[in-house]
Amino acid sequence: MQSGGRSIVTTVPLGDSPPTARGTVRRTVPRKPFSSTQVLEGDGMNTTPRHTLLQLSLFLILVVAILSCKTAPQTATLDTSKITTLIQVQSTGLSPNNDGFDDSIEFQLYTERRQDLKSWMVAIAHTVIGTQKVFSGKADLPEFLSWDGMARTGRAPEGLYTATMRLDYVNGSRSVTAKSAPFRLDVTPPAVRVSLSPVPFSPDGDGVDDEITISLQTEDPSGIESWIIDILDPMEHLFARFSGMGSPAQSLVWNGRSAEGELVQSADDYPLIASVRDTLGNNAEAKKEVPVDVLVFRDGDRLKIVIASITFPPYSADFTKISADQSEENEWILKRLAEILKKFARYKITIEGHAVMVYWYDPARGEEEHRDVLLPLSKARAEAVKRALTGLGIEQIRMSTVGLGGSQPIVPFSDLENRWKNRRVEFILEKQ
Ligand SMILES: [Ca+2]
Ligand SMILES: [Ca+2]
Repeated sequence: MQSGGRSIVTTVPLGDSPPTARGTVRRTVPRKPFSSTQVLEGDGMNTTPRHTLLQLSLFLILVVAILSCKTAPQTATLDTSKITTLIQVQSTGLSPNNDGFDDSIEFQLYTERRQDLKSWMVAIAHTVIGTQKVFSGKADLPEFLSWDGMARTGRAPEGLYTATMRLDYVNGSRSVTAKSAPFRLDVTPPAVRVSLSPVPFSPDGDGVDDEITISLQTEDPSGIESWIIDILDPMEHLFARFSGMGSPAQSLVWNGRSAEGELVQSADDYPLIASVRDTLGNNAEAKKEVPVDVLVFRDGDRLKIVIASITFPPYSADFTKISADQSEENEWILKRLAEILKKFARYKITIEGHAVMVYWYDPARGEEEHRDVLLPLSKARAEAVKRALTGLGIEQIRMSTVGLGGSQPIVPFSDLENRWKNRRVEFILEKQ
């Protein structure tokens, strides 16, 4: 304690408030309801009654101050309305099906004020059904929280969700809450439907059905991330591919050619697979066959039809020794072929049989194979086709046959993946 001038400066151990500036006796109590400032003034005279009064005052202040230190925490409140809090969802949703894509969802939790935090809680609620999962803890609010889509009784239902964070503070007059943006739980693949028109299509450049329209309809509440349409050749090798991000255009038009410019084979089916993925990694597939008509190519005055899809048993021209499915397929092709040949009634038809050489790597043996096996075999097959067409109403007199064996391959016999295209029947149409 120090005296001098007009004021007395005093320090009183009062909570954690530091002594104030000299010149006045200033008691600042930071907490309500003792936040008033009291100033005591004197004239510096040391008279007894005044001195006693001053001592008494100081004593009272001391008592009040000590009491205030003890009682203040029980009545003081934290103004929680001014605390900024945030729960931020880190993606658009989750698909908890253990496929490695979006199987859980993360939230970032934030509060401006970490001190005085008593407890926290995050409730994840389906917008229709209600709360499915609750996370909670004490003072230590995690920065991130991950939900695997599980509720108490198994996987939570699909649908739209929000997460609500609630924070309770020591001395908080009320709790603080924050709500996330909506997000979706979705484990259902997109609905996919493919339709084709015209069927069959006929890309032979005559202006009739030369292109096919492929319509891909998709639907998914999470939105479509990407799509792929693969068209395979009859041996199931990739022939053509279309793909894109987002929802596909309603339809696309295909001219029947591969990326390398190769045209589809006449009278054959090309498997089509449409794969569609939603934004949460759920995949769906739809399959369809792209049937190709008997194609007729004009070459000057001549017309040419090439068919590699008539099935014969190995080393045989006997149609009857194949499966029921193959027989049915052959029947369709031959019927369609007869229909077309009838349209060109004034043309004579040369039916050429072509075969696949197996010993292509050994010229001497290949030559022997061609002469002794493939020539008679391809001739016999051309004859079998002629008989079938006769049965379907084509006049026998218009048709002649020839066996060409392995003499005119379309692709090298060494191309094992594609050499099947050499096993074919060609129809050369010339005006009579
Ligand atoms: Ca998933
Ligand atoms: Ca979905």
